[in-house]
Amino acid sequence: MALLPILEFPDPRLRTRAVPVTAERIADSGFQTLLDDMFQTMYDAPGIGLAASQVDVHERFMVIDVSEEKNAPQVFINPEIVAKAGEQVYQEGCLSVPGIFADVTRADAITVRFLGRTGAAQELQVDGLLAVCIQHEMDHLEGKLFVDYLSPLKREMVKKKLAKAKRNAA
Ligand code: K1U
Ligand code: ZN
Repeated sequence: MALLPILEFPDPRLRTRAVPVTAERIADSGFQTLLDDMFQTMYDAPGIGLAASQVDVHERFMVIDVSEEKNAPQVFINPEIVAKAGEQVYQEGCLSVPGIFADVTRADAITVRFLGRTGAAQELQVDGLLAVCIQHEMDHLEGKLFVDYLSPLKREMVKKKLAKAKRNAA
């Protein structure tokens, strides 16, 4: 397994809209290795989710594990939200926007249709943190970041803060 580099805001590649994953791709052993590498990268970060877009793979899938024990890995391929209800506000973070946290309002409960790791069709009704995380990762697949929900002024401040952190790290 391998740790993959994670793209960071404002890298323009994070703005790419991902394309659907084909059945042939799911059957490919390289795709299954990529999923393992994404889980390892997510756990190492540490994070609770990782979209393929964040590792410069512009296909519609993501890995998630919101369990405390980090023993409940979930793969979502070609996810679609088919129902939404209510609202919740959660202070989100993002591995592509390190060190920044902000309140984002999203649906409280969602029904998501997707293919699992082996390509089997599934449908789940979820709420709470898992619902937040799925919506956050699906935004990545559209080229959207949680900082896009902030005002332009706050987004500019985030950009400057990250640029300064990068300069200081160099
Ligand atoms: O997509 C990502 O960048 C991953 C992101 C997912 C996410 C977090 C919070 C709300 C919505 C989506 C993260 O995992 S950021 C790190 C994080 O939240 C976390 C890390 C360790 C333990 C618990 C949470
Ligand atoms: Zn993110």
